[in-house]
Amino acid sequence: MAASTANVDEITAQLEDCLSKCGFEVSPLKVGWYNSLLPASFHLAYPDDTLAVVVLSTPSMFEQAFLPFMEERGYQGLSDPIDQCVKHRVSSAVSQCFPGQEVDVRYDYELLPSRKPKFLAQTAAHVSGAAFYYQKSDVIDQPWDEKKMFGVCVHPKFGGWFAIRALLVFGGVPVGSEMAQPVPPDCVPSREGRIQLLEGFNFHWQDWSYRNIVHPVQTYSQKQRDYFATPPAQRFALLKSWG
Ligand code: GSH
Repeated sequence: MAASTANVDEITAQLEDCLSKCGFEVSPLKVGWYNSLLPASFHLAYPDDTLAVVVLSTPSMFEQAFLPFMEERGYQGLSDPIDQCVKHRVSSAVSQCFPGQEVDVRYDYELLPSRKPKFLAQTAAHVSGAAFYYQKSDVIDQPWDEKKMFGVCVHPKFGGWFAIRALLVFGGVPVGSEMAQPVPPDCVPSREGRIQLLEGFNFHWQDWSYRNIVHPVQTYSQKQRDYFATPPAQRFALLKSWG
């Protein structure tokens, strides 16, 4: 029997309850919405009506989850601390909310043996309605000829000040047809705005200006900006200097 959308709401609310206080946001989607936009080699091997949930980190993740995580560990040199923190919070939430249930948790930093990412984060965010994925093909009369332009997601509240961290796939949870596919807010509707966004992201991503393409309700704190602007090998020294 297909689960109703009420179950989707319940699953989403349970996750939100655990994760929102740590600065994460969750959005449900159907695997079929995701697979329909991608070539077969990127498909998730689940039926179309399978429930998945995409997890984003918002600006407050750094202060609400990451700094406490590092403090608990005495700012000791563990490798990939951001990834480890996300994994810790998300996997704890999944086992707390759904004990004994098999959930396929895929992180943005994980690769398959084929070296392909375990999921395409921007596509997942787009089909869930969480953030609009702007690509070269979204610009009419493209000014870039054959040049490769990477696409970028824009969140309606946080602009570019967020990151897509994980996809949870609920293998045993078929979703009823009443779950309607949301359209992500098109926060950069004009051709000029989209050109500015894609050029900012592709040519000057280090100045982070593309993140302010919409007026964000919250951005990364100065500490968080300093942290991400520091090369990973020097980040522990920075954390300790705040200590
Ligand atoms: N793998 C390292 C770690 O786990 O500490 C580096 C993590 C890292 O710097 N990730 C970047 C990030 O979270 C790329 S996803 N940036 C936040 C942003 O760009 O908004």
